Amino acid sequence: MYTQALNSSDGDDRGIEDAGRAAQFQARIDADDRIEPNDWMPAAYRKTLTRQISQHAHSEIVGMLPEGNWITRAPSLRRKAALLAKVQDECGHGLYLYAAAETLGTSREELVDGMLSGKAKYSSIFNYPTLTWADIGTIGWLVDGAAIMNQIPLCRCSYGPYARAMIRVCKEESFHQRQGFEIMVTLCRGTAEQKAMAQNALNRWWWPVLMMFGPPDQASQHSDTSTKWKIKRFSNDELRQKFVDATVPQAEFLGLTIPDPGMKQNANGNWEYSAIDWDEFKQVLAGNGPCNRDRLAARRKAHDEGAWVREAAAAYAEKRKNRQLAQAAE
Ligand code: FAQ
Repeated sequence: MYTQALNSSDGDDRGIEDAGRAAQFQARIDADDRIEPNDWMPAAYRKTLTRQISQHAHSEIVGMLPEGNWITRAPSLRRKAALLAKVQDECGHGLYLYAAAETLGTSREELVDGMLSGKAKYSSIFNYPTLTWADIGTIGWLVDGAAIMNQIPLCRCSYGPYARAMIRVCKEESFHQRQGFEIMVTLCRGTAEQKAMAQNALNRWWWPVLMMFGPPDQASQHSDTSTKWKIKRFSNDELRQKFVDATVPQAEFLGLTIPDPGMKQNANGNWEYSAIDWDEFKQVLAGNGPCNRDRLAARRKAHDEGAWVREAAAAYAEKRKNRQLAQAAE
């Protein structure tokens, strides 16, 4: 729907690549100008942003599933209300992000089809199961914590609609992180069994959370161009390190042990972590993680069951348009 408000690329020269325009575009980026939907942009900039923003949107939508599983089993009304609000927020983030991606000229239907057909990626982290209530605390603490670390710099991304969407998303993620940490504090101050449950959840989520930041810098195929275009302000490894350094004292506060016996603090104060199992990451990206098939099946079912809503909305929009046309003609 947002694409309707944009200039059409038919008959204009937005698609034509030339060195002069590319140099002007890069000069705008270097001057920290914001690029807006109707501005000229290189096709590769449009493509990489459509890829990243839509993957981000898919992650928010698929990310509702692991936590959604626990809404009916939340241990109190207060926890249930907070979890409901959080999962609803993730849905809202997905919708702002699809709207931002649409401003680049791809329709929402195409974007969603990319995810449902398995062509487009979503974050690896949402292919892991939520086995206990402590997983809900751990997701808020670590997954939202990692998301904030990655997304705060995106508030300064060169593409205006994405950067603006990120401001609100980050504010909400910050509430999510706190609700997760508060669950962890409660469990860690509870019975020995509750604390063991918290430790077990940390043990299972720690390494997959580190993988959320993407492959190591030398294997990151998009980093160079995304950095040149100020989509990325920090590399995957830089953000991963910032996250580890911020999280170690939080684990200490909780009295939990990070499941990495080889971890040590270096002279600069940074926590050096052991080697990440990148084969596991590749397997998850290839569709072979513990929950990949379930997640896609759940999304496809929801999409099919929602067809009548889309049809009703389209019929209503058509009726409204015809009524407005008739009124204008009177
Ligand atoms: N999972 O060259 P790079 C959240 C892919 S939102 C799956 O380094 P790039 C909120 C990458 O796409 C979480 N795929 O790529 C929440 C590329 O493949 P492609 C999502 C991954 O783009 C909390 C290939 O590997 N956040 O958690 C992953 O420069 C709780 C090579 O990688 C965002 O999307 C991965 N972890 O850097 C919701 C943030 N990592 O596309 C519910 C925005 C890499 O060529 C509950 N995105 N790949 O087929 C970004 O910042 C970047 O896209 C990175 C990857 C940093 C994720």
